[in-house]
Amino acid sequence: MHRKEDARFLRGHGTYVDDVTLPGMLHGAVLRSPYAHAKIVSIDTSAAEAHPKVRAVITGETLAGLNLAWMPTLSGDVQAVLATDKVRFQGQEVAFVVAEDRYSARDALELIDVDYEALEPVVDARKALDEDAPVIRDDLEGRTDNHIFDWETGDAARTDEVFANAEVVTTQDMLYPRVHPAPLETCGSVADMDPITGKLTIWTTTQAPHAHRTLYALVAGLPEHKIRVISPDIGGGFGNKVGIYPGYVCSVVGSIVTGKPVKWIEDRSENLMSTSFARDYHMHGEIASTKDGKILAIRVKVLADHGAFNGTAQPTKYPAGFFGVFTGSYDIEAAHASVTGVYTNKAPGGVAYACSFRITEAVYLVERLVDVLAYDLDMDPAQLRMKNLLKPDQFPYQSKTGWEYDSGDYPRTLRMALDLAHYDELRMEQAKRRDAGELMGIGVAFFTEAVGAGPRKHMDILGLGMADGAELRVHPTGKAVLRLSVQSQGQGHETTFAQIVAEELGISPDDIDVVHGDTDQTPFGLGTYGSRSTPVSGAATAVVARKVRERAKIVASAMLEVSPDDLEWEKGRWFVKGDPAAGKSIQDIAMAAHSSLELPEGVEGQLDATCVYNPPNLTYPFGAYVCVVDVDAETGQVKVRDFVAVDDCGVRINPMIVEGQVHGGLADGVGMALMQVMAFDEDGNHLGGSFMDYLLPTSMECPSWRLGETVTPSPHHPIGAKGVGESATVGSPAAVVNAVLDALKPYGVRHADMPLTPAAVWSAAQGRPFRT
Ligand code: MCN
Ligand code: CUM
Repeated sequence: MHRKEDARFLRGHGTYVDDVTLPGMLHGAVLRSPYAHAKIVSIDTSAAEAHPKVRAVITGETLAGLNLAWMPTLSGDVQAVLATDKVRFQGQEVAFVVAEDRYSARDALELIDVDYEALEPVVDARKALDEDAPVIRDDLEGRTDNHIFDWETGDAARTDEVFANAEVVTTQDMLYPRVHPAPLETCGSVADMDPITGKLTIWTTTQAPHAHRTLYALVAGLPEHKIRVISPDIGGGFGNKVGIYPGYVCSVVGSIVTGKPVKWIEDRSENLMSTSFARDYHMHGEIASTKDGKILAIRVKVLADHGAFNGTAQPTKYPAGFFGVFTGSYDIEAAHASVTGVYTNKAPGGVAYACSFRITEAVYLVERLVDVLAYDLDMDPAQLRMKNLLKPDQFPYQSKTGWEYDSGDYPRTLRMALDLAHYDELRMEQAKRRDAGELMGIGVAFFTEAVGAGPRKHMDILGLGMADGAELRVHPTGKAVLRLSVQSQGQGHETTFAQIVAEELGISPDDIDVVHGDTDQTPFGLGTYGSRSTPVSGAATAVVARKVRERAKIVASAMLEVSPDDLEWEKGRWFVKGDPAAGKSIQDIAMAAHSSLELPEGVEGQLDATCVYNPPNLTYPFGAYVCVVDVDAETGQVKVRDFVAVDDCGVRINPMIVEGQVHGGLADGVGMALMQVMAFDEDGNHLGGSFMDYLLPTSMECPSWRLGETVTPSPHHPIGAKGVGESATVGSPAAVVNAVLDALKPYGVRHADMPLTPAAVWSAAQGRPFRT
């Protein structure tokens, strides 16, 4: 089925935040810090205030008077809305100007005079814990260092024991660099505080409207029913739109102060410099095995750069997200990881970008380690994986770090990917090319994700349990409206969620409207990230549709004057067992449910139902990827020649949309592996503030993806579906990097960090003799 939303998106009729225009609306602009670390000595706003079109200039001092200078982050830290004491990263918000138009607001920024006293910045996370490192968070009481947290998982003693007795131990340091989700639409908001009703409406780029509303209520002290958060069409989120940014809060304050609606839309540089980055994990990995390649244990130490405020979005109990799944898809005896988080003078964030809560980092780590082990053992990396993959009869599988993988048939999926890629032929071709001095590489990666957070007894964000609501109303004529707590940023929810209801009730998807992204119109829930919409809200949708079906059964029994026990369901109608002609369609039943038909005692009319779904477990999608590259030895340029991706996300609701999700994620992977990085100079200046420097992949860098699929339903999900929105971003970087390093094998290069730009590839090969 084609996407219902395409009718408006492809014709340019979407409504994004920047399309919202209200009578009398004013425009805001943010003044940002040019320093990575500096004391604010004074701020003079008088010239800006004198600008004829300026209506208000807000500083940290203004906000402090309202008790709004600091706001809570999603990780229980606090973050400056507008700096009061010092600035802690380049691009940090210092002042907010509200003017009659966007140009005047921007012009007035230049009239604000800020006197800074530069401080030494902490740029390299590896130096953040040095004795003499400047303390970034001196706002926090009793703070004498830049340490945020230590977290560990697995069994350290048992892991050490396995390592001590292992025949082979291989270690590798690797960096998963800082990258940015960079959605096409930047972040923004339009805040409208109605001075008469006292109701605040905020149109904003958010993946989690209900969670945002609750946070605004807690921060601003406004009652929740006086806040309406509307997330209209979103032009890509990729995790960038999970958190609350200072600009959103400033637009609200701007509206309160001026009594007018205030729009704030960031530009590209602001988006890249100040909003949620992703990754930035310095990882030390060790893998133990037997001489013939049976993997025994994995041991990991991570240093996590969280920037100046700990704004990472993840369930409370998991400061390193779901990195705990770093044992990957393999049957091993023991595992242990420790993660240390530190502050640096960089923008906060830390989870965004199709990561499934740090599973991207975990998968990259284990898939690189397996390849490094294959290199050391001189084994074929695909065979090494095949030898160690979990077997179908091991599911449900209890991992060594406490996760329960719900279902899987890994060997079948890897075999399919290898067959589709013609793996054996590729290896023969590679041997021939090597003899001719050419660099060709074949990279394999296998991943398991844990998505659909999550069971309420284990998971919450800022104390809010991770369940989601769904509400289904069936109108008298048999058309329906489904109301959801999750929000689509391009994933096609209006189509796929209508399809779930259609499948359960036999109503055409065209007759089912999906409403989301408006807290006044939808039930509470924690929103869209970590590919949780299908695992959680998709389940809620199936359950609520089944409730409607059960209500319809009772109405049908009254209509047909038989006992409900004598009725049987076939898609779209209830009929009398043994008499298929005697039946009632769901549309007839809907009309009857609203009519004067006499219903059994205690049965209400209408068919509407609601549900709150608390998932019993996460879902564990998985996949096998094969990437083929050609590398130009003289320039270091990498060309991705072929890419085969076999994904298993359980039952597919809309195969076309699933493939689209996979295509997008594969492009992300090529981008991260070969070109994307947020770099900083030694003063903490951000070097990737535009798309001239921060490179996104285009169709030119991407091959024509070749996809395959296997279907292993989730046993605990009502329709057997697992999430897929981030699978390819999680699984593909390792495949690309493994391919490039496989190409460089004749030079004896074992590892090189992303992004593998031509310069990086060329340097890695320099000075090393080529050996076939
Ligand atoms: N789907 C399906 N069958 C399945 C699983 C999913 O048909 N077995 C469909 C779903 O119904 C949905 C889509 O595939 O329409 C993605 O579903 P799901 O895996 O549940 O992920 P979410 O809807 O929760 O989307 C979030 C996920 C995340 S966290 C990021 S980041 C990301 C991603 O989706 N951001 C995206 N994909 C994106 N795609 C677009 N176009 N834009 C983004 O910002
Ligand atoms: Cu981690 S990016 Mo998505 O989960 O919104």
